[in-house]
Amino acid sequence: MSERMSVIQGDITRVEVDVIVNAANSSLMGGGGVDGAIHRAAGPALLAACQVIRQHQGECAPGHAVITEAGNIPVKAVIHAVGPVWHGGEKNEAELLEQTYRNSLDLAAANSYRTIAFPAISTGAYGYPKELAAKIAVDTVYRYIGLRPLPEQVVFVCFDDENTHIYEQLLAQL
Ligand code: AR6
Repeated sequence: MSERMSVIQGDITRVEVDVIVNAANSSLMGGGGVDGAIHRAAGPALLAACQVIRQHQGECAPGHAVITEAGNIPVKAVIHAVGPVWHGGEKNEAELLEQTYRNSLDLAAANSYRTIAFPAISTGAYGYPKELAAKIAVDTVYRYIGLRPLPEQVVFVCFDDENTHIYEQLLAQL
């Protein structure tokens, strides 16, 4: 198990890290699931910050991520990452999910953030099979931090028992 990676079960808006990742959609205008929870906890400043990015850059394609302030959430920033919708596995979903994690880690490192928390991107409304998504998340983060000093700590925040169990198993095998 890498000492720089851990899993906890709970609500990502309550985790003490420098930056949390949101499982956003391409509109960046909020939604349900973890996106809804983050926008509720952050308050209207988060949506306003997303709207500014939207006006400048347009939509955020799957695999990509943007960074904003965190409003009322006591972290330094929120990274809005757009994972792929699961279409059965033949639509480049694995590569896109890997890219989603890599681009989020790049944004954290570029801003000198030391600690980052990820939800299980794409495993809710977007339907990505949890086991497959977790393997990509863990492998991608493991390879990334193995080559770089930042981020120092990566926390996988699982909401449901199934994801928590899957992540615990995968981290134990590293
Ligand atoms: N903290 C941590 N994880 C959470 C929380 C929370 N507060 N709430 C839910 N999860 P989803 P997606 C878990 O659907 O599949 C949104 O409407 C949840 O159990 O939030 O990437 C967006 O606007 C699941 O394991 O994101 C997009 O339209 C994981 O977060 C779309 O859903 C991801 O589930 C994105 O779908």
